[in-house]
Amino acid sequence: MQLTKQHIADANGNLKGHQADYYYLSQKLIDQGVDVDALVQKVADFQVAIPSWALGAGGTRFGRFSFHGEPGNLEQKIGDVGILHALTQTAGAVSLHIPWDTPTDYAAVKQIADQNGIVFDAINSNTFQDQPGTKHSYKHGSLANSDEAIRAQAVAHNNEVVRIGEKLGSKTLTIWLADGTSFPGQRSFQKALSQTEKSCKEIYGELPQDWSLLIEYKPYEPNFYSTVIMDWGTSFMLANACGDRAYTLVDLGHHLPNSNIEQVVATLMSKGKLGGFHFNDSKYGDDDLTVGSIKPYALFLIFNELVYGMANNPQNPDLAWMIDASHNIKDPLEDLLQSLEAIQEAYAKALLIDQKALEAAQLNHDVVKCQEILQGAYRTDVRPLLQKARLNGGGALNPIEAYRSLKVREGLIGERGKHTVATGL
Ligand code: PSV
Ligand code: MN
Ligand code: MN
Repeated sequence: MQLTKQHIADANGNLKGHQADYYYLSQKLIDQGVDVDALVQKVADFQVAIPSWALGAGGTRFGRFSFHGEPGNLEQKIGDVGILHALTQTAGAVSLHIPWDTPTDYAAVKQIADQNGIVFDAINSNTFQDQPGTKHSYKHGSLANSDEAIRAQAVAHNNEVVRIGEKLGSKTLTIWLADGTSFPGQRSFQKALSQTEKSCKEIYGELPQDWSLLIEYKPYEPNFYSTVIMDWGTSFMLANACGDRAYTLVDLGHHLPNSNIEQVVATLMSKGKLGGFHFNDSKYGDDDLTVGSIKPYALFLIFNELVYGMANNPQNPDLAWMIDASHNIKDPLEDLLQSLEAIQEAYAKALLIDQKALEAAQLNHDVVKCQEILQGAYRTDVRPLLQKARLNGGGALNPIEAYRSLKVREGLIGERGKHTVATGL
């Protein structure tokens, strides 16, 4: 099912209400000295990769309730990302997970991606599951394993993922390791870390010159006592040990409760080492909930640091933006539409922060004014700006309403059938 601009224009219907809202807001912002056209363009330029594994209903370890019409192969997954992109104009990339998404026909996969305006962003390896046909098990670790042959197999898998990514035009490898321990004393922390460093360096050494490596961290799960790459500091250390094109990746769900993620972002960007981002939201742990559904103000504060870093840290590379979510009870595509909107909303609000006024207030130690500036931006309803950015690109005024009125899920069920299972978490 491919959505055309005409489908979407029909679903949009009358734009008068939007035009009035946009006019009112833009006049207010212009009076405050905001370059509204530039801001709308920045929002329109912000592209977020959709993870291939988030297009089906992943469920939880207690059960999985299908959403029907889920994509059964890579081509269909890219088709789903195309639907999201057509509606939002902000999901122009996909992030694949190998071996779940290993293409069988590269030309066909690339053609579908082209037709949908989708590029291949960071590609992910998987050494947290044993795959059919592999000699060794990752039960006791992969890149950190004490057994050299197992580490070599995990390194070879990462090299293979890069070769697959090269054929698709990807330029980034993301490593997330499940390696760790569930019980005290199970493994030497120091040996596990140094073996991980050695493995990462081997992978980095095989990367093509125009590729970068992103190293994700996570404090626990699936191991519950320790994780080898437990926090941003460990990831940062490993990235430094690898070299200039290795960076830390921040996944919002991979922090202990109440961590100050915006400070982590600021610290990494100041050192030029923040390479990628996984958006989601959480109440307790790595819940992988809809972006902005639990802590939208925290997301805004994180975007404040991202916007500051993008403007002031030329030493930091362009970031690989991605959603990393899982769906239990919502239609995955509707959930992703909500996440995309939440990301753009937080970004647009952060762009509204008057950085000069904030700096002046900071230098004056005017704590109240600092808070007023941040919260003034946060409390602005920026949705007409997001609508404008979407409409300029031929997207939907309201993506979820359009998705429903165009009966997209019903169309997908018609094409793919009811009893479908997508691969992924
Ligand atoms: C692990 O929790 C994680 O967030 C990593 O980003 C993985 O790449 C992703 O899930 C799916 O495997
Ligand atoms: Mn992640
Ligand atoms: Mn995660």
